[in-house]
Amino acid sequence: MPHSSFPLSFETALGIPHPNRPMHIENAAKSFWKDGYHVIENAFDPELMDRLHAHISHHFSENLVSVQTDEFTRASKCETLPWFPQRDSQISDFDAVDSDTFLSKLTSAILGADWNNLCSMVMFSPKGTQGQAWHQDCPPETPDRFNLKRLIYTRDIVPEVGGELLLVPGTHRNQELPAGEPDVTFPGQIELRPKKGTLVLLHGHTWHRVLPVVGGHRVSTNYRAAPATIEADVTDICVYRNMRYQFSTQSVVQQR
Ligand SMILES: O=C(O)CCC(=O)C(=O)O
Ligand SMILES: [Fe+2]
Repeated sequence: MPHSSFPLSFETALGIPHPNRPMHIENAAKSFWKDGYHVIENAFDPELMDRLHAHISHHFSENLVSVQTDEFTRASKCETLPWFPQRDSQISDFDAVDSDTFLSKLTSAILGADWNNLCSMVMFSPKGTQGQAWHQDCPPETPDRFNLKRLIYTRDIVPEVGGELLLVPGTHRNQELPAGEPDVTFPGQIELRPKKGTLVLLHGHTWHRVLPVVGGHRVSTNYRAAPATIEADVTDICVYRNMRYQFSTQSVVQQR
């Protein structure tokens, strides 16, 4: 069932006036730690989303090349193209999300005051690609070693396009994704269809998956973050149901 949450707008980098909402920040952080994710609709201004989406469309119209090996795509069933606009381009519009005070306060409420900002990553999935198989972004053995995904969506995720985000609430609590077939239905899994301007906070140990992209392309942008003590390459090894894969060496480090 698509998730629907209490719409919560907040002050954006565009300067739309808004009262500070410490109660909402506290409740959102509590909900995140209970379920391993939290959704806030209407988190970002539609005009900002349009500007970011135009940059993303322009970039990928000129750069449709996969950086992953075929072995990875075959074994992980993951087909998505990354772009790091804040690192690799001169475009300053992406900084607006980083300078949003509500997002910073919310991140501090979840991670503690000294969290690391790991620079944003756009993920682009062309029509006809498989999405992403069930995975955890990093190994769950050490509960405190995790990444925080702060995902924003510059276009609605709709069934006609595909790319719905599936996740299993509560699985961020030190549970390894069980080995097996990549595409299964888990008891308790939920389906999110984030809209333009929605923020999805997702714990890196929470089991999650992206459904195939069937019509048009799909875009999400992850303003990556992690607790202060955690190394920047925390997501180098990803846990899939059939393997653990290391991105830096482009190799399968464990068959499962
Ligand atoms: O694009 C999404 O909705 C989630 C992608 C994902 O699995 C991730 O960022 O780790
Ligand atoms: Fe992921």
